[in-house]
Parts: sequence; structure tokens; C-alpha cells
Amino acid sequence: MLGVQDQTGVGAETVLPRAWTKDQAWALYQLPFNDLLFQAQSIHRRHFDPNRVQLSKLLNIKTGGCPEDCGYCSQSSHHATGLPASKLMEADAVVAEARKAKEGGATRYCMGAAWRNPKPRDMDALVAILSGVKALGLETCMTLGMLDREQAARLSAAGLDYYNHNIDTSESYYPNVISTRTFTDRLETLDHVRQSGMKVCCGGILGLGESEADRVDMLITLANLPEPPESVPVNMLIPIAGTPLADARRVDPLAFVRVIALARIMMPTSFVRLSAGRTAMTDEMQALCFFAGANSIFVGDTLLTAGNPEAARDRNLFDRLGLEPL
Ligand code: SAM
Ligand code: DTB
Ligand code: SF4
Repeated sequence: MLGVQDQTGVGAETVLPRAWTKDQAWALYQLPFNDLLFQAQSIHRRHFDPNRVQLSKLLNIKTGGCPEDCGYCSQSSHHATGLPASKLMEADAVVAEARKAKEGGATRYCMGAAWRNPKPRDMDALVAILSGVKALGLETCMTLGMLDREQAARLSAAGLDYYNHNIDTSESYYPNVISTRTFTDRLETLDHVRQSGMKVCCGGILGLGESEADRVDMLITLANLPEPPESVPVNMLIPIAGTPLADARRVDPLAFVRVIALARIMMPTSFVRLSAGRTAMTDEMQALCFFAGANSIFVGDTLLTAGNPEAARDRNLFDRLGLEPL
């Protein structure tokens, strides 16, 4: 394995470690900004077309009333956010929305449900939703909370391509954010997803009050999974009134870009998704994130419950940067 000193010089011969240590990751994170971004962009170009960005569309198929207490979330029943709860949507309604997303240029369709975990009675309905969306030729992703081994196998057999389940932050900061499910519970679900043959979508949120070291630790956990996630969403907290994190300190945009760059270097073949929080990012910050290796975004003016840039703003940004949808 090469030392950090060796890793800072980029060349075709650069060998990345198989298991990242804190020292290695932290040394990269602390490089001068230009060196870090140059290295991230160089690695990005080895594995991806740097001018193509994947477009995904999200739909909340079951809103609010969630028994979990995630400190950032509008949908937790522990916080008075004023969000009305709804039941699981009918398959026809989900497929109609997915069709619109496809017509709008999305190639990947992600569906979320505000659950601790799907109940046995939900499984048939989820399979019906999946077969309808798959039939449109879209890549599919779901995020439904914890899954046991059988549920993961059933969704995989029904054609679900990706399962999203985030670790959200470092193992040591995690208890400050969520108390109703543990970091280990999360890793267990990720293992069930991996064993089922589905691809793993797993990342986190910046802006929960965590330190920069926590952010680096989170990436180490992700990169050191038996297989790194194929998709790594990096969210910037959207502060939600009524949640404990409504007044959390904003993330320094340049520190955010560093995390994107480090994710790209540590997980060179994964999609790094610039996820929640783009409405509050300047075009210049997003451009730096793309340069640092982000190559996937959510499009459409709503994420699950919160806002996202309008299509016209994203089109304008893509035009000015010469970016094309993947
Ligand atoms: N119940 C599912 C779960 O948590 O597994 C549902 C999807 S949950 C809303 C998906 C992810 O969205 C969370 O893990 C978190 O990383 C992100 N997220 C939720 N609320 C957010 C917010 N206010 N700002 C930024 N990211 C958020
Ligand atoms: C992820 O990491 N980010 C997306 C997706 N996975 C499901 C969700 C962002 C949610 C933002 C807050 C909201 O819309 O309520
Ligand atoms: Fe529930 Fe997911 Fe929100 Fe946590 S993030 S409260 S599990 S919907």
C-alpha cells in the first residue's frame, strides 16, 4: 500500500489503498484545495465522462408519521413539523408519476417511504409498484427504512436495482442525531441489501453539527464496507422548522466540496450524488462539486418533502457548464 505522500501525486500508476486508515483519508482531506481537486478530477476522468451527470427523480410514496426520531427529518412523528401523514400511494399513481419523470429526462427513479421498516402487508404493494416502474425501463431505487434478509431478497427478485439506506454521519456522532435505530442496525440492513444482489446506495448528511473529522470518518466507513456502495449520496442539511436541527450551523461550502472530492478519490467507481440542499447552493458551489467528482443529482422541484432547484435553473447551469445528462 502506498503512503499518503505517494497518493498525493497523481499518475496512471497511483494505487489507492484497499482499506483506508484515518491518517490516509485525513491527509488527503487536508491537502491544499487545488491539489485535492486536481487529484479528484484526475481519478474521476479515469472512470467517468466528466461532462455527464446522471439525473434521478425522487417520489415520496408514503409521507410522514415516521416512528424514527432522525433529528433532521420533516417526516418524524417526534417533531412538530406540521407535515400531514399519508398512506402508501397506489401503484397506478406512482407509475403515472414515474412516466412523467421519464419524459422529463430522468433515467433513474427513487421512491421513499417514511417507515422504520416495511410491514409484511406492504410487501405485495411494493412489488406491484416496482413492476410498474420497471416496465417503463427506468432504473429503480427505494428507501423504505430497515430491511430484513427476506425483504431484501423479495425486492431484489422483483427487480429493484438499488436500495438507499444512509449511515448519515460518523459512527461516533450518530447517537447525537438518531436514537431509535443504531449505526449497527444500519450496517445490518446494508449487509442484507448487498447479500440480496441489489446495488447499495449509501451516504450521509453534512450540517448536523458534526466535525470535519466526523465527515472523513463517515467516508472511511463507506469506502471500507466489504464492497463500497455503488452510489453515494452526499446531502447538505435542509433545515426544517420544528426539528432539533432547525438552527444548525451551515456547512462551509468549500468544506462541502472537499468531502465530495474525498468521496470521489476513496470510491473512484461509485456515483457520487450531490443530493439534498442544492437550492441553498450557489451555481459556483455546484460547479465545484461537479469538478470534484459529483456525477449525479436529483431533478424536479421537490425531493421527498423539501424543495429542489426548478428545472429551468438546472438546465441553465448545465448549459453554462457544458454538462449533459447521462
Ligand atoms: N425512512 C427512510 C430511511 O430513512 O431509511 C426514508 C428515506 S430518508 C428521508 C432518506 C435520507 O434523506 C436520510 O437518510 C437523510 O440522509 C436524507 N434526509 C432526510 N431529511 C433531510 C434533510 N432535511 N436534509 C438533508 N437530507 C435529509
Ligand atoms: C438521500 O440520501 N437523499 C434523498 C434520497 N436519499 C432519498 C432524500 C433527500 C431528502 C431531503 C429532505 C426532504 O425532501 O424531506
Ligand atoms: Fe423516518 Fe427516514 Fe425520516 Fe428517519 S429519515 S424520520 S427513518 S423518514
